[in-house]
Amino acid sequence: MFCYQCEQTAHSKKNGIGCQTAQGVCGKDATTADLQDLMTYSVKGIAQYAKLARELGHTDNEADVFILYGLFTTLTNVNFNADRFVELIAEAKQIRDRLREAYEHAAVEQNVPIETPEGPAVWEPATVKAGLLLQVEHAAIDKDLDIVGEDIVGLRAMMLYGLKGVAAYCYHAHVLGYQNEEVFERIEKALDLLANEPTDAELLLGGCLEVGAINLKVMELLDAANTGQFGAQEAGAARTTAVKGKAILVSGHDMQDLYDLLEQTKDTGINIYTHGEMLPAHAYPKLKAYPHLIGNYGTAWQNQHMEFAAFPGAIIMTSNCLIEPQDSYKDRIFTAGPVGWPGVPHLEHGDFTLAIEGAKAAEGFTEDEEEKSVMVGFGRHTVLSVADKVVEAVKSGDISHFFVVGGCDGAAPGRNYYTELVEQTPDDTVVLTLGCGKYRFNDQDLGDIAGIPRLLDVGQCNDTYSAIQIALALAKEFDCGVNDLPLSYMVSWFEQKAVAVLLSLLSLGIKGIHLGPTLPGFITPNLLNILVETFDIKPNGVASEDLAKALAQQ
Ligand code: FS2
Ligand code: SF4
Repeated sequence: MFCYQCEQTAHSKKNGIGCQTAQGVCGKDATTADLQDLMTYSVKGIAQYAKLARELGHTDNEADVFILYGLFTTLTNVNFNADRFVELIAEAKQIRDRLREAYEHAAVEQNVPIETPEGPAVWEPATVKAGLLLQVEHAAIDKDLDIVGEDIVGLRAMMLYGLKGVAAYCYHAHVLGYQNEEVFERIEKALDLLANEPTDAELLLGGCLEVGAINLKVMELLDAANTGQFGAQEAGAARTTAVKGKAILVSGHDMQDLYDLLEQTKDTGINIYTHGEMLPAHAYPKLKAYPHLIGNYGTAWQNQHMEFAAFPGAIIMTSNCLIEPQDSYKDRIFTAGPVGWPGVPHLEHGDFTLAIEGAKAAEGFTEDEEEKSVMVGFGRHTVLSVADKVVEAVKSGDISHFFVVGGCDGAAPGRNYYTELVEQTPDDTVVLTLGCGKYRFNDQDLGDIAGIPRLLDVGQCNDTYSAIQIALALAKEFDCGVNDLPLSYMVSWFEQKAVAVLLSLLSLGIKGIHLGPTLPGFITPNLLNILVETFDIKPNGVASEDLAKALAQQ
């Protein structure tokens, strides 16, 4: 195996950067890692024929959606089930071959020469796991490292990982009933480019920015999906302590799963708690209308061993981040959608019966805890509804600077950076936050400025579109460029959705982004030089010093 797609990738003197032994730091074993590479390779093959077929007017929605789902399963902390990948690779071959037939048929009908793409488009996967594992040399991300060098491998990786993030966001929009043909076309074109294993750095850099631009469209689609289905976020308090009674905990990012669960439990007396990235559910009118959406339990994903063990009910993982279930709760955790762990029951087709039975069998909370809460719901609608107040506060000098402190959380000790940073922000500054990284500081009371809270929770990492819209609206109000605003981006990355978000910010021309807690392993020293020279990317330093520099730049 070779994998360096996430922030916690292994670093060793002998092997350099990347998880390369029997098991990755995340718990993914070498077999699953290799099958995930073959899965990604298979998806590229589908994209090659989807692109050709689309050019002749033939589209295949099942194939478009499979590309999203297939890539989503390979994100960090999503699916650890090797057998599932054997099934998915076989399914991918069928879909690809169907598209090839459709393409060749259309070409004959339209009297155009038939093209025969190479690589993943013509790969014949073995039908059993042992055979597939012998084929992994086709698909490893570092397979031609000795020939093309680490910079080209790193650029391909950045583009691919960004596309994985795009696929996850796009799949979330799809399950809510929102999709877009132009997005499918651009994703397939980008995958086709990667399938051809380019060696031109300029081309790959352009490809990375295109992935960022696609992601902007996708996040817009997801924002429309979330607000279209559940209403615009509203500011309010989300309870963070337990209430007596039977309970189900929902983690991940999938709001449709949460909605379906709320419907299926509304007459059962079971309380539903959110965990991790599901916290913003408490801001959506259609979700918070269910009185048994009782509160949020716990914090970010890396604390799940302790928090899930202590939770006296059923647990549902709807997307990343899953880590190895412990014996203390293995009999009451369930996966859904793209998520999987060997031996953990998978809930199919939005049917949560098994989890409901699990919650009934578990003890539940035996008493009410003292009520505590955090504020949620500062998406773009909420913030922009008081845009005039915000602008006035900036003009009067009451607000001197904005910080977007957003992204993923993780277990690295360096992540205290974000707690220290937010704690030290001056009283005349406002912090917008999003993603699971917020748990480092979202319980702090930073007070308010002229009635505007100093800490504004915009939502999930999936809601980055909202934060970007707030920045663009402020730039419009002040008649300046987005880089001229008194605004600093402090981005914490962990997995591939954060790569997609970073590429989106770069594609918008946003400069001076602070990136941490450590740089991605695929950003080689030469790539870092390019990113620093072109985009003034700033690797994290010491929180107080970075804060002072950011404030000095306003
Ligand atoms: Fe957090 Fe994990 Fe949100 Fe990432 S729950 S690191 O996948 O997507 O952020
Ligand atoms: Fe290592 Fe991260 Fe890949 Fe897991 S996802 S194998 S931790 S780089």
